[in-house]
Amino acid sequence: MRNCLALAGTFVFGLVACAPKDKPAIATTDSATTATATTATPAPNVVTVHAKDFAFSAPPQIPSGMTTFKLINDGPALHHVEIVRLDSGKTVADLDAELAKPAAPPTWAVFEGGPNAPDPTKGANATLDLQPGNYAMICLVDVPGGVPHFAKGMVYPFTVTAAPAGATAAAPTADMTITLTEYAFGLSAPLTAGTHTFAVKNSGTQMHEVELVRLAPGKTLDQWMSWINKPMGPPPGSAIGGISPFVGAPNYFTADITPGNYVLICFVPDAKDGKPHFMHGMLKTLTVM
Ligand SMILES: [Cu+2]
Repeated sequence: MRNCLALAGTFVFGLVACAPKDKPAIATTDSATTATATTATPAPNVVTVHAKDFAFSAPPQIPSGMTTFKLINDGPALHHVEIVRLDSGKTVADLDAELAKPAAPPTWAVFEGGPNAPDPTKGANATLDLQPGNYAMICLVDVPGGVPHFAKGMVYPFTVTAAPAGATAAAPTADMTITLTEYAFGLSAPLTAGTHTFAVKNSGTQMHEVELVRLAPGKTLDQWMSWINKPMGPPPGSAIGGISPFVGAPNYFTADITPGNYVLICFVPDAKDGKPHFMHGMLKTLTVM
């Protein structure tokens, strides 16, 4: 589903940030928080990201710590957010140059995850721990048309600044764990209907992702994959979200699961042969009663 092509350019947009109801808002700059002196652990900072064809709108500065990215896909294509940490003083220009090469990313570009793709007009979320530094959010999705969206401008630089002391939020409490390995998804319990918070852990040696797809009744994954490449007629499935490709620390996401047939899928190209991991068996079908 992915390959690497020359980059078209980099665009910068304004900021949108919000916080959940009843939780103290944390500013996207280094101003003090509104939290009062209590012993309660603060909730993760919430950062809203809008994606459209082909640009991100997000805050240029985010405080460090546990952060929930809420992606709104304004469409019309599928989009996700891949959070890339740029180490060793590297910049988005350096990342652009590397993304144009058909090779694995360099070690200074650390893929940390982020919300995977929801359907157009829908949302997805991911919570991860951000260290101070330089970052980019990029979109690796290449449907329809086969050109990855980062090559069409979906590269957005942002900075993570050190959060004020005492502002550290704990990781979300997950009721399920999804473990990623070569080449499988392990679930800590059978998937059931309801709202779940998933901890997603990569125990493999390669980068992996989880994209959660809900199939329409009687439809197959093949039909959905054909449709996202060439959308015609009613969709044979819905992209729910999940976690974009990552290595290292876990990501968390929350999703509402309704009865039906689901597929967990990893599109990451294999380090050895370049084939997407689902072709190595990294897909799992589930029926939720
Ligand atoms: Cu994988």
